[in-house]
Order: sequence, then C-alpha cells, then structure tokens
Amino acid sequence: MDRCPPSGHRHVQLVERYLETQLAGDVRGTLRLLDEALARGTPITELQCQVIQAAQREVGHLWEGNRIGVAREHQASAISQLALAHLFSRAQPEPSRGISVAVACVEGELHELAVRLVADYLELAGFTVSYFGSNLPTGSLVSMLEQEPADVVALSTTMTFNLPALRRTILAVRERLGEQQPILVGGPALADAPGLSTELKVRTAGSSPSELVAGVQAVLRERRH
Ligand code: B12
Repeated sequence: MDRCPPSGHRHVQLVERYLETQLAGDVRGTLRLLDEALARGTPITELQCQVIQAAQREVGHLWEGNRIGVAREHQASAISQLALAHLFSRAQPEPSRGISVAVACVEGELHELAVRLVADYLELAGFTVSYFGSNLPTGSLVSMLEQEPADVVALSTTMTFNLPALRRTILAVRERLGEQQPILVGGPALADAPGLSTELKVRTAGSSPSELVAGVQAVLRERRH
C-alpha cells in the first residue's frame, strides 16, 4: 500500500489545482479533477493521502497565516469531505479481514477529516469499520462498545488540549471493557505526548494507509502475548 510522503511527491501540480478549485468554492470542479486523475489510473489512496490530505495541510497554513478566513477554511474543508466520500464510493475495498475497528475522535475533538481518512483507509484495506465521527462523548463510546464490541478501538486527537480527554477515554474503555481491549491512538496531538502510549499501554501509529494497517495488526498481536 502507498505511503504518504509529505512533500516533493509526484502530485505537486494536482495538489495546486485541487487547492485552487477548493479555495474557489468550486465543488464540481474539484470532483472533476479527481475523476480525471482516476481516469489516468491514479490510485485512490494516493488521491486521499497525497492530494486531499496535503491540500488540507496547506489550507491550515493559509489560515494560520491569515491569508484565508475561517469561512473560506470551512468551505474548503467541506469540499474535501465531499471529495473523500466521492472517492470512497468509487473504491474497491480489499477482501474482508474479519477484524472490526471502532474509529472516533475523543470528546471535544472537532477535527473530523483526520478520523474520516483513518476510517476510509482501514475500510478500504478490508477492516470492518464502525465510524463515530468527531467529538464523541466518552460515555456514549463506552456504551456502544459494550453493545457492539470492536477488535480494536482507534482514537483520534488533533489538539493538544484534548489529550486529557484522550486519557479519560482510554481509562474508561479499559475500566468497562477490560485491560485487554486493544487501543490504537493517533493524530497530531500525540507528538506532544511521547510517553502517553507506554504509560497507558496503547499503541500509536502514523498517518499513511500502510502505517495505519500495520498499527492495527501490531496492537492485535500485542494482545495475544
Ligand atoms: C479543517 C481544520 C479545522 C476544522 C475541522 C473541520 C473538519 N470537519 O474536520 C475546524 C474549523 C472545526 C477546526 C477547528 C479548530 N482548529 Co483546526 N485545522 C483544520 C486544518 C486546516 C485541516 C485539518 C485536516 O483536515 N487535516 C488533514 C488530516 C487528514 O490530516 P491529519 O490531521 O494529519 O490526519 C492524519 C494523521 O494525523 C493520522 N491520524 C489522525 N487521527 C488518527 C487516529 C489514529 C488511531 C491513527 C493511528 C492515526 C490518526 O491519520 C490521519 C489521516 O492520514 C488544520 C491544518 C492541518 N495542518 O491539518 C487545522 C489545525 C489542526 N487547527 C488548528 C486550530 C488552532 C484549531 C482551533 C483551536 C481553532 C480555534 N481557534 O477555534 C479549533 C479547535 C477545535 C477543536 N476543539 O478540536 C491548528 C492546531 C495547531 C496546534 N497544534 O495547536 C491547525 C494545525 C491549523 C494551524 N496551522 O494553526 N479546524
């Protein structure tokens, strides 16, 4: 499966055109760009990872530098959300691995696109994904997992100020579902908490499709030992 190189990759021009149409608020133009790339044989994971994810990071830089306002960022991100759904509907998932993964942002975390991508990557790689989106109250997650257990729980945290919520969620899941429940954590905030995974006995994983799949496999292997 493809890795997700941060820069200097072969889709630089496509990222520029995607950004341009996205920032112009041109929904159909953005989807057309993706369809044209698909018709040229570009793999869907490359479009998700090396085009849409790369463009979103650039949107962040523009926003941070006050070169676009909040309304433009919201519009651009909404277009990327639609673009991901568009690609998902065209993708052919790998055969089922018979492994279920519950995917959610911790309580208070609003960065849904990150966790949407995680869910899409895993689903297309053959995992059975239950996707719970952003800002999931901890109690609701735990009740849901009691009703519908998942082989792996994958939790996303973008903002550093949501790390206490991540900690609470891990502790609540372990309390109600047992110490053996495999938990995978990820998202930009984890870079600010290097000791957290060892302390709470969870596993972190990177952001590319291959790193995510390897993360789920590793956390399941660890449970068996
Ligand atoms: C869009 C956006 C928003 C939107 C989100 C809308 C949506 N539907 O998702 C909204 C407007 C809600 C928002 C709000 C805020 N945001 Co914002 N946002 C962004 C932006 C521009 C893009 C995010 C995105 O889509 N990234 C693309 C995703 C796909 O990439 P990713 O996050 O790296 O995800 C990958 C990995 O992290 C990993 N991963 C993620 N989760 C998991 C989980 C597991 C288990 C694993 C293994 C891996 C994994 O895999 C993912 C897929 O490959 C970023 C810029 C950026 N650099 O990302 C800022 C950014 C993250 N936001 C930022 C800020 C400051 C905020 C606000 C505080 C702003 C405010 N003042 O209100 C709030 C906080 C809201 C909250 N409580 O969570 C800062 C954070 C800086 C920091 N670290 O402190 C950033 C970096 C912008 C910036 N450069 O300043 N934001």
